[in-house]
Amino acid sequence: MAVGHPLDPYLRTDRLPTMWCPGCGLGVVLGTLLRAIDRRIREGRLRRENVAFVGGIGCSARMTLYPLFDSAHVIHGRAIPFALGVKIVKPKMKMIVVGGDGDIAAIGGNHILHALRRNADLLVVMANNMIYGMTGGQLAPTTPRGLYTTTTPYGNPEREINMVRLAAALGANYVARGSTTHPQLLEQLFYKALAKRGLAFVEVLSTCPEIFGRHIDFRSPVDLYLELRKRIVVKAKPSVEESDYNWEKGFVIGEFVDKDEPGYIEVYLDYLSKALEKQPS
Ligand SMILES: Cc1ncc(C[n+]2csc(CCOP(=O)(O)OP(=O)(O)O)c2C)c(N)n1
Ligand code: SF4
Repeated sequence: MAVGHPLDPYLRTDRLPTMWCPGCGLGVVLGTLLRAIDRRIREGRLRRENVAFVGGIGCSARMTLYPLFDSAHVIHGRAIPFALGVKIVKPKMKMIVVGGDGDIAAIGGNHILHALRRNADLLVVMANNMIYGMTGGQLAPTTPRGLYTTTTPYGNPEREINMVRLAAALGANYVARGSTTHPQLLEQLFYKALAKRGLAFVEVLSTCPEIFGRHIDFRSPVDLYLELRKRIVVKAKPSVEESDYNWEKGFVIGEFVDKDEPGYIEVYLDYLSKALEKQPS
C-alpha cells in the first residue's frame, strides 16, 4: 500500500519526484511554505482557491510546478509584474512569487525595486543559493565576495547585494531572512508573511550542493548544509543594520521589518474610486 505524505493534498503528486538534485535545499523551502499555507487555511485566514504561485526561470522558480494551486511559470525575471497584474484584477488573491536570487535580484532586479517601492501586495520568496544553479553555477549578485563560481575562478571580486537592506529601504511591510538549515523558523516566517498586507519579502538562504557546494569543495550535500548552518546566527528581531551579508562573518536570520502600512492595492483602489466619483454621470 502506498504511504501518503501529509502535504500530498497540496501537491501535484503526478509531477513528483521533483527535478531537484538529491540534497538540494529547495525541498525544504517548498515543504515549509506549504505547511505555513496549510496552517493559514485550517485557521480560516486563507482560502485555498485564492492562493496562486508565480515563478520565473531557474531551479527555485521551478517550484511553481509542484503545488496544487493555480500557478504560472513565466519568463525569467518577470514573475513579479505577472503576479501584480493578477492581483490588480483579482485583489482577493494571495499571490506568491517564488524565484532564485538570479531570477529576483539579477534579471528581475528592476521589478523587485518597484514592487518594494509600491509596497505591492505580494509574498516574494527569494531562494538564495548564492549562484545561478540551473545554468551551471555562474556568479550571481548574491555570491559572497571571494567565493569561487564557474565565471569567477579566482574568486568573486564584487560586493554582494543585501536584499534585506534593499527591501527595508524601499518600504516593504515585512522583511525576513530564513535558512533551509532552520526549517521551523522558516515555516514561522512564511506563516507570518502570509497574513501581511503590502509586500512581504522573505529571503531564504538555501543550499545548491550539486553546482555550488561541489565547486567550493563540499563533496556531499550534508557537508554544505552543515557549513551553512555553522554560519547562521538566529535573532528574533534583528535590526536592518545586522543584516550584513558576508560568508566569513555569517548571516543573521530573523524578522527585520514588520509594519502594517496600506499596500499598493488598497491605495490604488482608493484612487480609482475617487477618480470614478469625479467622472461626469
Ligand atoms: C531571458 C533569459 N536569460 C537567461 C536565461 C538563462 N537562465 C535560466 S535560469 C538562469 C539563472 C537562474 O538562477 P537563479 O534565479 O539564482 O535560480 P537557481 O537555478 O539558482 O535556483 C538563467 C541565467 C533564460 N532562461 N532567460
Ligand atoms: S542545480 Fe543546485 S539549485 Fe538546482 S536542483 Fe541541483 S542542487 Fe538544487
